[in-house]
Amino acid sequence: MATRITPKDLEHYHHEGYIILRGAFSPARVKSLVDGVNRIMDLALEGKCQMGWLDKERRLPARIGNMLHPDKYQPAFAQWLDEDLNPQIEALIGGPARHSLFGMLAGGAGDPYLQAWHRDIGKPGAPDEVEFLHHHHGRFVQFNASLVEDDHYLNIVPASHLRASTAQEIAVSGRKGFTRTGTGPIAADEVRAIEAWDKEQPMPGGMVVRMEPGDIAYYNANLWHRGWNPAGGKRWTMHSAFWKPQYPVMSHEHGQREVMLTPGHLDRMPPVTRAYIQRYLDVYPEGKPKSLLEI
Ligand SMILES: O=C(O)CCC(=O)C(=O)O
Repeated sequence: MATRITPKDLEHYHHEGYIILRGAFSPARVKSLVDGVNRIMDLALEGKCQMGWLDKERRLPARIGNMLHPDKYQPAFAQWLDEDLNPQIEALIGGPARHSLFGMLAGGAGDPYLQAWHRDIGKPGAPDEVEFLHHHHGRFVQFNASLVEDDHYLNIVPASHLRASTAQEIAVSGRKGFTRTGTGPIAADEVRAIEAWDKEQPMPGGMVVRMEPGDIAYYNANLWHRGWNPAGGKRWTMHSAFWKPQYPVMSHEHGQREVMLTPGHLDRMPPVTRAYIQRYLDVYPEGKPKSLLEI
């Protein structure tokens, strides 16, 4: 059985804005997820689904989104959500949750990935920043869970999720990021310049999240954070987000209704995953979706 969230974990999560559970999933579970990703690559190579590649010949995928959609769906993903993730997610957001995003961050082939430091929904420097951060805390949760060794690509500033941004944080975050998509020339000079900048003026309090297969980091995506893989090391990190069910589907997660309602798709899901998707469908807006900043 997967690791359960303890009251101490919960306290840490609320206070620090993140919690890392080590060895949370069995080797068999991790293998089933890796097999699932490999199956998606097989399907893509057979022309049965679309995905991006960092290097197709070497089977190095680019970031994969929408892994619960019919073309990429693998029973292993849903079994993981049903059996292992659900109790953890429910503990962290205090009750049932709904689907938002479900995918995998990927790196490899020496392709640099250097995100700028950011808060996902924050308004750094705004007069109502603190109020805004408190308004969102506990409504949603995000995770990174490694499937391959030596995952050290997520950087965070612990305990930055509920306080005003400092002038230094705002200055550091203003630096340009750089993410490769697997196409186009590698801007080596640009990468070197960004790395040099980063070493000269690091983010105060920045921490590298180190994980091995079976580990998971849950975090409030309003923590200052970034993905940082300048050398383009191999990375397969499951990356998903969930919301409390009463929050209507927003613009960044919109557009999944029709595909989720593909005949037979919901019927093949185990009950908990199906309920996560159903709760997403239940709060799907008929008109224009609101943005994260509007809810
Ligand atoms: O690469 C990561 O781990 C962070 C990803 C992230 O912050 C994002 O997609 O917004």
